[in-house]
Amino acid sequence: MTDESTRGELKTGGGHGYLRIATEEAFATRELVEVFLRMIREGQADKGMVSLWGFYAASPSQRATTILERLLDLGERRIADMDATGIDRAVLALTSPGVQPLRDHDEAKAIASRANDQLAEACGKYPDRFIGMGTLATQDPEWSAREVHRCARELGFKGVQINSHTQGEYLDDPKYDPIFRALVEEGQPLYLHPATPPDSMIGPMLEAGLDGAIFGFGVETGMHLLLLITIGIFDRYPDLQIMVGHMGEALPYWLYRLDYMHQAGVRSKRYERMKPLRKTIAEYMRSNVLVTNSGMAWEPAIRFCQHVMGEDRVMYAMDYPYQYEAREVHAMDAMDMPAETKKKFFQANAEHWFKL
Ligand code: 1DF
Ligand code: MN
Repeated sequence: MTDESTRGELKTGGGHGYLRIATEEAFATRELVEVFLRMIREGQADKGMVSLWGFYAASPSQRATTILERLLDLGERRIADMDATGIDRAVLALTSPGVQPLRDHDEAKAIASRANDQLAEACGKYPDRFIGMGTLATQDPEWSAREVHRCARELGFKGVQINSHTQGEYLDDPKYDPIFRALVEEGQPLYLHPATPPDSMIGPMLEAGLDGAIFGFGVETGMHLLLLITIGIFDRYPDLQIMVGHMGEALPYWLYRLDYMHQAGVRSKRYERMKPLRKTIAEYMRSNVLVTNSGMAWEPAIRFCQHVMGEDRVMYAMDYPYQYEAREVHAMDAMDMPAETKKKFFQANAEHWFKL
C-alpha cells in the first residue's frame, strides 16, 4: 500500500454515506501454492503459470513476498488491511487459476473442496466482513455442479468464481452446461475471473511482459466472455448473470464494433458457429453481465461503463492483495457522481447481485 495518509483516514461503518463492499478479493491456500510450485518444478505447468506463480510463489521481491503473505491470511491481518482502507466487506475467492490447471482430477477436487471449506470457516468467523464465492474443479463439470449446490446450500456462499480457461478449454463447450444449470438453479452469479492465456495464445505476450494483469488477463477473459455470449449462453439461460472484473475486460469499449461485425458475420453466414442471437451483444451486457472496477480505479472508465451498461451493473472491487492501494479508495470516494449512484457502486449493487 502506498502511503497517502495526508488525505485522512478511511473509515469503515458507512458514516460517509455507504458501505464499501469489495467484490474481487483473493486468498490462497498453502497446499494450492505448493501444487503450483510442484507443477512448475516437474515441467507440468503451462507458460502462464510459470510466469505468474513462478513469480508470486518464489520471487524474493517485495511485491511477491507481501502479496503471498496476504493471500494466505484469512484472519486478523486481512481484517486490519480492510480496516486501514475502509473496506467494510470483502467478497473472497480462491486466487487464479485455482485448481483448473491440475491434471489429476481427484487432486483438483480435493484441493478445491478443502479451499471452499477453509473459506466457509473464515466467513463463519467474520460474518460481517467476509462473503464467500466457491471455487470449482471445472475439469469435472458434474462434480462442479454438485459443488455449486454445496457452496450455496451448505457453505453459505453467494456465487462461484471460475478463472477463465481450463487447460485451454472454454466454458462455451457444451460439456460445461451442468455448471451453468446449477448456477441458475441456485440463482447465483458466475464471476469469470482472469487467468493467464493458454500456451496457444500467450506466445508474443510473454517475452514482452504483457501476459498477466497488465493485458494478457484481459484479452483472455474478454474473449472468453464473448465466446459465451456468441454461443447464446444467455438465450439458453436468460436469468444467468456473469460478472467480470477490470471494467468488463474491455468489452464495454468495444460494444459498437462487436455488434456491427457480429451482425455482419451472422448475415453473411461466414462462420458456422456464429448463429443469430435473440439480443444484441450490447443488450446482453445490459441484462446479463455485471462489471467490477478491480484494478481499474479510474473514473472515466467507470462512468463510461455506467453509461453503456447502466449504473446498476457496475460494482466496486479492490483486487486485494494484488492492488492494495488506499489512494485508489480515496479516488473512488471522490468520483464526481450523485450520492445515490456512488452508493450503488460501492454497496447497493453488490448487495443486490450477490443477494447479501
Ligand atoms: C494479478 C492480478 C494476479 C489479478 C491475480 O491473481 C489477479 C497480478 C493471480 O497482478 O499479477 O487476480 N487481478 O485480478 O487483477
Ligand atoms: Mn483478481
